[in-house]
Amino acid sequence: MLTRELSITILGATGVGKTTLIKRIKGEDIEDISPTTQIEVHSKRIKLKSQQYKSALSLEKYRTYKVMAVDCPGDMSLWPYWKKAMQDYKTNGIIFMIDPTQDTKVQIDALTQVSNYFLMTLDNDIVKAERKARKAKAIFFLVVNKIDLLDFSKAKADEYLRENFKAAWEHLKERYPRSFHGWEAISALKGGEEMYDRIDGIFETIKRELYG
Ligand SMILES: Nc1nc2c(ncn2[C@@H]2O[C@H](COP(=O)(O)OP(=O)(O)O)[C@@H](O)[C@H]2O)c(=O)[nH]1
Ligand SMILES: [Mg+2]
Repeated sequence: MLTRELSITILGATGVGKTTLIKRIKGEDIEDISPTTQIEVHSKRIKLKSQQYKSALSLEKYRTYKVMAVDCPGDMSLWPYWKKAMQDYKTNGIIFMIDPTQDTKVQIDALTQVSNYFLMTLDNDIVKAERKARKAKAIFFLVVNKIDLLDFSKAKADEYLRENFKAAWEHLKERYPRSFHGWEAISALKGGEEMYDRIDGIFETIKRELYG
């Protein structure tokens, strides 16, 4: 098969930049984006940067990756949609987006809910679900967005994560020990080539987790 799918669900509080990231991936105008009020599914065929370097004899060089991105509303009253999104679209990975300039507590709660909702998709019985969680091979990506507001410093984003999200993140890792846990710092809005490379890197990682 020359086309492979990489599907992701993008979650996070309102205004963190989920829709902006999707528009960026799709190469669409990111000037005025209105708030997302329902689950939206976007799809785009992309080539990963690493494919350029493959030998002409390699099938990988000619593949297309079809990114399917599920965009969810961030408003707290609409968080139950997240569970629905995870249930309806069994995507390959969950990208949880964080805005370091917004209220932190709400965002920590949101991440905790992501963990809880995902658990509920595994089994209706909570004990069984916890057991399944220990074996689940999911992909959880924390993405700190708006690092243009942190002087484009990945170190600052790292510090911010450690100070605020450590407990929630550790809890997620303990609950889903066989899953992949990664993080990246980006600016969906600003920054040139390097930001594209980082976004590309997120998909590259997901691809590697899925297809080796
Ligand atoms: N400074 C800065 N602003 C951003 C960035 N990404 C998104 N925004 C702004 O944050 C606001 C909310 O973005 P949006 O994509 O609608 O957030 P969503 O609610 O998570 O979908 C918009 O005004 C965006 O222009 C970023 O990387 N840096
Ligand atoms: Mg949105």
